[in-house]
This record gives sequence, C-alpha cells and structure tokens, in this order.
Amino acid sequence: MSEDYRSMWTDLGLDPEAHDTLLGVLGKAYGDIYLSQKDRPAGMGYFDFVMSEVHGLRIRELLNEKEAGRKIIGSYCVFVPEEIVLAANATLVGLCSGADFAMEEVEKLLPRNTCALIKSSFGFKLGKVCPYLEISDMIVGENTCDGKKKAYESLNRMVKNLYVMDLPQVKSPQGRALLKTEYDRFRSAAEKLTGFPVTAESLKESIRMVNAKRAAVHRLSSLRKADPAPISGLDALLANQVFFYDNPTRFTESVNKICDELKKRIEEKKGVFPEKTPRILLSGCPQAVPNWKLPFIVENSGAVIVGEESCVGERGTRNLTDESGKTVEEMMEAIVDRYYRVDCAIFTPNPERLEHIQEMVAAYKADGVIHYGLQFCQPYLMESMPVEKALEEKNIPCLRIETDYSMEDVGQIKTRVEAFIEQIRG
Ligand code: BJ8
Repeated sequence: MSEDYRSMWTDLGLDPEAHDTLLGVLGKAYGDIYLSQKDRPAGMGYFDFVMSEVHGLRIRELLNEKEAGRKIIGSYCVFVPEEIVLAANATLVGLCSGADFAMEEVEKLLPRNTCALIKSSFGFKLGKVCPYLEISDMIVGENTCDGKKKAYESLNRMVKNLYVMDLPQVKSPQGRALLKTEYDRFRSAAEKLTGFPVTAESLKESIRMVNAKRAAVHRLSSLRKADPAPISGLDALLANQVFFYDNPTRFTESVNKICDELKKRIEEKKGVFPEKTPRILLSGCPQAVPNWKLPFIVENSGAVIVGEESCVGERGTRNLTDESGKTVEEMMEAIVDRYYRVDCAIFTPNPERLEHIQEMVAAYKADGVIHYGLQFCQPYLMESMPVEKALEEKNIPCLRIETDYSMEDVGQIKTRVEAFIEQIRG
C-alpha cells in the first residue's frame, strides 16, 4: 500500500494494523474466489480494479467530492432512496457488513444470537476498518427487522451522525402514507445536511441517473437467461455489490460494456459453464462484500447461479421509478411507489416475494432454488419454510441453507449443495 493511502486511512481514524489485516483477508479471498475463475468476461477487469481500489482510489474520489463541498450519506438498506440523496447534491454509499470483524468487541454490545450482517456493521465500526463509515456525513439506519431497529440504538452511541428512518411493516394505505412521510422527512434532512434544496430539475436528473444504473443491471440479468450462461453468478453478484459503492454513471457504463460482450458470447454460444449445467436461483438475505461463500460453493459444485432474489440483486434493483413527473411532489410520489414494491421479508404478509421467486425461476429457467438465510435472521428464516413448501408443491426443488460468515461450515454446506445438484440432475 502506498504511503499516500496509509496516511489517508490514518486521517480518517482507521486503525492501520487492523485495516491492513482486513485488506489482506479481502485480497486473499478475492484472489482465491474471483481471480481463479476461468473464461471471465474481459469487462470484469473493471470490477477487479474497483475491488482492488475499494479502500483506495474510491475513497480518494469521495474525499475529493467532500473537499468540493458535497456530502456523503451511508446506508445499510435498499430502502434509502438514492434519487433523493443525489438530488440533494450528496453521494450515497453502501456501508460494509459482509465479514466478521472485531467479534469479541461486538459481542459486548450485541447478543451472540444477532445476525452476521448486523454484527459485521458493528465490527467494522468498533474495529476502525471501514473508511466509508468514517467518511459519511450522515449514516442512515432504518426500522426494518427488530435486530436492526434495536442495534441502531447502540450504534447511535458510537457515531455522531445517525439518522433513523421509520419504515412500514404492512403494505396498506397507512403503510404507504408512512413511507411518504418518512421520505419527505428524509428529503428535508438531506437538504439541511447539504444546504441544497431538491428541485424538480435535480430530482428528475437523479431519477434518470438511478434508473439508468438499474436498467444496466436489468440488461445484465436478462443476458443470464441464456444457456450456456455467459457469466458466472459470482461475477454477476460482484456487479450487484459494486452497485452500492461506485460512481453511478461510471457503473452504468461499465455494466453496459459487459453486456455488449455477453451479447457476443451468447451469439457465439460461448459460456462460462457447459450447456445444460444445472441452473440455480439464489434467494434470501443480502450478500454484501466480501460474502461470497455460498455462490463460491455452488459454482464449484457443478452448478451455475443464474439470478439472485436478494437486495444485492433483483429485489433491490428490479423496479424503475416513473420518470414522467413534473413537480417535486409528483416525483416524490413516484419514488414512494417504486420503493413500496420492494418485497423485503420484514413485511407481513409478504406474498409478493414468493410470486417474484416463482417468476424468476421461470424467467431464468432455473432448475432449483437455494434459499440463503443468515443464522438468527427471523424474517428470512421464517419465510424460507413456506417458500420451500410452495416451490416443492410446484415441483421446483428447493434447498434451505442457514449459515453465517464463518468458514467452519463450508464442508458441510458443500456436501448438501452437491447432493442437491445431484437431485436436480437426476
Ligand atoms: S430491504 S433485506 S437491505 S432490511 S439479515 S439485518 S433482515 S436479521 S438485511 Fe435488508 Fe433492507 Fe430488507 Fe433488503 Fe435483519 Fe435479516 Fe439481519 Fe437483514
């Protein structure tokens, strides 16, 4: 690491030794999992570069933005509308929550039976290893699952700039009204933070920019319908993960470039796995960087992942925001309509999610579904049982995996995944 980066991290209050350890682990995992894949699209080189600079150049860019007067807003959930953040002249970044860190310290503040994602977000703060968190002028927490809700009370004692957004738990007229009230309140908070009022022009432009980013991801998803699959699930997941960190316009261009390449591959019948490789849909909890454990196991057990029903995947990106509004109020309504359709398991009841899983199975010609639940995640683990039952009634094989971020269960999961793929083949 260059001295320049090292002093940047120290200035941000990161612990240089702990940070080096984290980057070492991240780099090794990336090398073992990503760089060892065969026949990757050349366009993935961009994402390899982004990952190698995720704590380097990207942080430098964000610091430059801050120097120029722009604010950075960090978020843990896809319910935080990037459209509003951009329209208020701020940049939205996803906050790290995909690896175990400083667990001893974390378990002094959170019960052991808290999901790995929440523990990870605390570990990155307590271990002083996340530049995105330290750079953020506002950190948005949201009242989604009970674990997050209560954890934010503790996080509030560790950071100065936590903003908590209330969210509905039921899809009803009252639920939608709450979302609208909360998005209006968030818009005011973002405006106050940046000193920039959201205007019809700025909101229109930000809706267009975020829609373009999502449309590029839709294009990528759609190309994964081909057999042989032109891109691995691991690489597609990486693009979905980088969605939360990168400059929006550059991200859109980079994904579209990969899509052009994949289109050619499909015309030439070139794939990353042979034709008729069993096709798997992953469904469940979000997989944040560097949580690549399950996709790595699946794609090294003779199957290919063709879609992610997840917030780091299609649940997070599938709907666009209507661009036709003319006033701020009309566009705010369109934003509420768009986010209100996100079918997170925190909603009760949540029939849309099961419908979406079934739609995805058909669209991506998946041979089976692997439901990914993080240990102690009540909403997704509870939903996994009716999901499995409903899929099996339709003769769609389903395997429920419950795990955390440790590597201790890799062998056991691999055995179960291999048996599942054999069952599909049979
Ligand atoms: S919209 S999925 S990003 S809340 S894994 S912390 S649910 S106990 S992450 Fe999520 Fe927003 Fe919903 Fe998506 Fe709780 Fe479960 Fe942990 Fe979770």
